[in-house]
Amino acid sequence: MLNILIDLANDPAAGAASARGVSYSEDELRAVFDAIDTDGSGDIDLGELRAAITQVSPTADEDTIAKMLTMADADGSGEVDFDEFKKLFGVVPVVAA
Ligand SMILES: [Ca+2]
Ligand SMILES: [Ca+2]
Repeated sequence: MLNILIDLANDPAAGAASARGVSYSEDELRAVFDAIDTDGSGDIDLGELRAAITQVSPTADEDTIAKMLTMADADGSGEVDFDEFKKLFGVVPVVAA
């Protein structure tokens, strides 16, 4: 599941996976989120993100990882909650027009 992160690590500027025509289900993202949130706090902090990214992309540097966290952390709390995580991957609820 962490391969979703490879997309992001390889192209952090793109951010939203949807921009590349890729979409993930909420269940998929939940599984990834839980895998990253190793202490089960409900938020991904920098250390957890770093551990996850370096697992799938050992060449990712600290700068990139910090950028990813900043990009995802919409409310500036220093951690990424699941809502922020979903937005990062461009998951937008499908709403009937
Ligand atoms: Ca956590
Ligand atoms: Ca946050």
